Amino acid sequence: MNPTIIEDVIARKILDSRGNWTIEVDILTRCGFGRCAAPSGASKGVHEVSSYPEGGVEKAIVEVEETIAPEMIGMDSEEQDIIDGILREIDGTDNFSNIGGNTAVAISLANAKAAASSYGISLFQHLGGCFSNQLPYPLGNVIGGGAHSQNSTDIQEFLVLPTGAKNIEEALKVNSEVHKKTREILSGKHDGVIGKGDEGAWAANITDIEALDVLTQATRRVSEETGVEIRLGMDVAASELWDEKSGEYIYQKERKSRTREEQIDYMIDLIKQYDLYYVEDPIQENDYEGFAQISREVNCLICGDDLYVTNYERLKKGIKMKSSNAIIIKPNQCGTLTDTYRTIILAKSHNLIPVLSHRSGETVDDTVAHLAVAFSSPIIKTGVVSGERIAKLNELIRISEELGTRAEMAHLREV
Ligand code: 2PG
Ligand code: MG
Repeated sequence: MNPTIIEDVIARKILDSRGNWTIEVDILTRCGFGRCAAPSGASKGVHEVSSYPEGGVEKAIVEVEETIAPEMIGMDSEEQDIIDGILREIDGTDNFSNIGGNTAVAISLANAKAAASSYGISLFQHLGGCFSNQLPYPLGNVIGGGAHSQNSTDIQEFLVLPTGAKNIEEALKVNSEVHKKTREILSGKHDGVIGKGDEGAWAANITDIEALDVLTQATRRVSEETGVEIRLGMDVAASELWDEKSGEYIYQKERKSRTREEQIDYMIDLIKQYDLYYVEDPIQENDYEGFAQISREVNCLICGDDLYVTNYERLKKGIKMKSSNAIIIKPNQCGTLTDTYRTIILAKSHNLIPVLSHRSGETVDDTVAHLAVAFSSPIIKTGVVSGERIAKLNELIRISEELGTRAEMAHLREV
């Protein structure tokens, strides 16, 4: 009896962390079960696959019930590439506009989880094999604005990375201490009014520069208290600032606009001044050369998110143009686990660091934690606090426990 044969595929809608409907899929095999819910972005790249067909989540569920499930029942969940190929074939478009990338990703990942469960092993082990033993460093969002909260910074995310942490528990604790310390410092500033954005990062009436100063202070104090080195980063999400019409980057809070050249210089200055370890999307999503110019000038991880949208062909172009040395990996940007894997392999073979990432709209689904370990991603970007963020972080603790003495932290690039 083959334990991995698919017996049922069930789709439903559930709420995500922003209170929107998202799709969740269950896959039952003869001996196993896998469940996955799709996340959703607020600052989406224009080149991402489309999330849902016309008709939204409801239409996607009908597609699963009427077309996809009958096709998948009887197939072998272990044959991930074949299953993913079927999803592409049923959809029939380049951007999953018929069944939805979120539908595809929920099925694809639920399938991998069902296969793992059929063999009684964890997802990271099923995908990564017996030598998967490296835990990623958590890149945590501490202060946020942009498309993720109102009346806060222009830049979307101010991030921390506990580069000196010896194990995953220490790494997670250090990030949460920085988050707490940041609140203390922010409460004493201006009106002292602070809220939280979509990812649990603090939203405050401060400028980008103030945010970097506050974070510098907070990390310094936590470093002194814990002895752990912590570095800073940003997700500029520059496509959200870019105004195609005027050809400028509009910083509303700052009441300032920057030309392409000024934006490039500004990013280089901030990286040098704050000794940033990581900067994501410093330039808008179609400017491969702008990315390359920044990359040439700094010693920092320059990461493409909206630039690549986890897409193999876009990454190929970025590699050719030397646009960046890191790439954000979000499976729902491209639709299937097979596509995600191909992009990761391409990145690694050209020395680009894959950063496995959550989305701003999430559920308690913890699959991304397993993908980070399975594919030896040295960094995972998945917030610091809130239920849907700690779901992933706490899963890393469980994975570490399962690995026991074999567990080690991944190797970070020195920049
Ligand atoms: C990003 C993400 C997650 P969103 O820009 O990197 O932080 O945001 O999911 O809204 O695209
Ligand atoms: Mg981003």
